[in-house]
Amino acid sequence: MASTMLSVASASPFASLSPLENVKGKLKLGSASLSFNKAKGNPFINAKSFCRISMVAAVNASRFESVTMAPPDPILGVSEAFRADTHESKLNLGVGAYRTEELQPYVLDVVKKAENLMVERGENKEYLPIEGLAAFNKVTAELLFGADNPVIKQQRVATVQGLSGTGSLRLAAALIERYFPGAKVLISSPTWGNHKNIFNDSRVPWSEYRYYDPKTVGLDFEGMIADIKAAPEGSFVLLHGCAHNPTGIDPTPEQWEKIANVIQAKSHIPFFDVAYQGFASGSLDTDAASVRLFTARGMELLVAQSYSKNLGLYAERIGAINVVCSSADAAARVKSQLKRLARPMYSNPPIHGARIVANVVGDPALFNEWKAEMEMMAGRIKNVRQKLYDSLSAKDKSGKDWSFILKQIGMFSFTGLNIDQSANMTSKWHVYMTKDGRISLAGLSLAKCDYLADAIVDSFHNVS
Ligand code: KET
Repeated sequence: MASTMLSVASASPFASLSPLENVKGKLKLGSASLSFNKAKGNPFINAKSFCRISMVAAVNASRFESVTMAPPDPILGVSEAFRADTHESKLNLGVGAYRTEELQPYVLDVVKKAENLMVERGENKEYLPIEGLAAFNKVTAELLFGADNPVIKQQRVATVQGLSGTGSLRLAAALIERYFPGAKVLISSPTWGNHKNIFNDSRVPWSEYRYYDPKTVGLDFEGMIADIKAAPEGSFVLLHGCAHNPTGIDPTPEQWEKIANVIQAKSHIPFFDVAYQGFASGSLDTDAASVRLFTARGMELLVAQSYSKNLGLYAERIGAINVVCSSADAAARVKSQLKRLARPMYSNPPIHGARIVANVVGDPALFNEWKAEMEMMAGRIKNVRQKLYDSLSAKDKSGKDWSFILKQIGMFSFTGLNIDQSANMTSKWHVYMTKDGRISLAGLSLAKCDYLADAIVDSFHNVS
């Protein structure tokens, strides 16, 4: 595509060739140039400098010729494809975003109340400190660890507000890259797709530990333990605090204890990704149990938090990175370095979501309302999960056991559909989902379960 360049530098040898009339869509520039010509009194131009302004029709070659087209994002790209589909039965089960039974986005009532409070108080929009809003950082650590946890009392947690879960993970990755050069991060196989991007872009080496066993459609616990044991001492072990994405399969409390044993024995550093606190079970405390178990053992660890799902603050980009250290002194130093990493990346975080969280979690009445709304959301997903299982069992005459769907928790169901079967779901049934066979139950309604079951049964049995 031809492009034009307005050159105000030294007079171009091609100035007299300015083929403005040949450049489609650039007539405005042309007429501006003409009016400059006439308007001797234009304060921005004088006769001497006028001849120095020239239109240069650029050659076709772009300076960005070597930039190749990036593939669509495996998760967010699904929403783009969904928007382009005009079929009336289309269903977006790609991204993990909560919808109402009418399949509409949902803004929590407590969020609206917190926002009203902010308007009433006439709060300003000054920059936050690099580490974020103090009231947010306080409540977010308390929500995660429990307000009376010794790590908080002893000031051993470095908490920095991040750009939601992703940005918080990214900040932690930058810390690892800078202070643990060469250290490896172990990630589960499979995991949330963006984990690999985050560590790749941060130049942190990673490898996978076994997690999902397709044969049992459950946890490959022995494989997981063996791989964590086999990793070089002092590796970081990325763990999903609850509601493992994409499988929906979590270790039992007994298995968590054994995982902690191995991690401790190998002097590894646990690194939790907590994107679904309160959203998996409906209880904030139950969903934080894994993190608290490791913390109670006196281990140093990292936790990235997100409020995208549990408070429905997806686009506010609000979350935090917490680093539990063995001393208050170490925590202060770690925090100072997290700030140093954040400053050139994005300077300081946005305030709106931080105030919402601080208002909701910090106010006993709003906090209780939030818990009720979260239970409602988690409950709707559980109902849909049950209904999908019922529909599949009723429609699939092959005798296949679909009960694994009931054992999974959180927003997703890992259907076991392979890449071709998942493609059939989209091309034939207009059901949008990720290629790994994951569907977001948060984007499903009771009314659509039968249709989805038809699509799954067809794809499973008729596509190999
Ligand atoms: N961790 C996990 C495990 C996760 O599933 C997500 C988001 C995030 C972190 C980050 O969310 P944030 O909005 O940055 O706080 N997962 C959904 C959305 C996405 O892919 O960005 C998803 O899996 O659909």
